[in-house]
Amino acid sequence: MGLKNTIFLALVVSLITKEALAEQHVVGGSQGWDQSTDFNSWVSGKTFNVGDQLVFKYSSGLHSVVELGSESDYKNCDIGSAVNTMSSGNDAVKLSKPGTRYFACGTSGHCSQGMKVKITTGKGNAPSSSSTTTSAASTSQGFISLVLIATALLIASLLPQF
Ligand SMILES: [Cu+2]
Repeated sequence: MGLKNTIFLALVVSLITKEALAEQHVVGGSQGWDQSTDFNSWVSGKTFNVGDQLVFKYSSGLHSVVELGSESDYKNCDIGSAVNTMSSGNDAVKLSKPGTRYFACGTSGHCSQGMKVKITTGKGNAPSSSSTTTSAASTSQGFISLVLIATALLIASLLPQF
């Protein structure tokens, strides 16, 4: 009973912690999704992990968000070959797997003026590489120890059955 409770608690804590580590990135920061924003400097120094979310904030009607399928479409601002188009003005995109994704504005001329951004998502479970605060880092360390303890307890409880 005590063992089961411990494992259950550890699992719950690990789920909560994993959720807390997922970040929401407002694209372009306080300037948002706009022609005047320097997206290259916004992206540099940022870490995107699996589970994180991008949020594009802009005036609906002025801009839109077009996801492009390839590096060459991105370079050439080939909006016509869009994979996905959003235009609500508050569009969320979940980074569900590692890899590079390309976004541009669908308004004529905006992409070539630099209104585009390339997001490279890394593996989610690497807290040391994310730009979290010190308190978050120590939480992650506690989280890792809990997972190790839970795993050890789980293995110990399963062994007699084999
Ligand atoms: Cu635009």
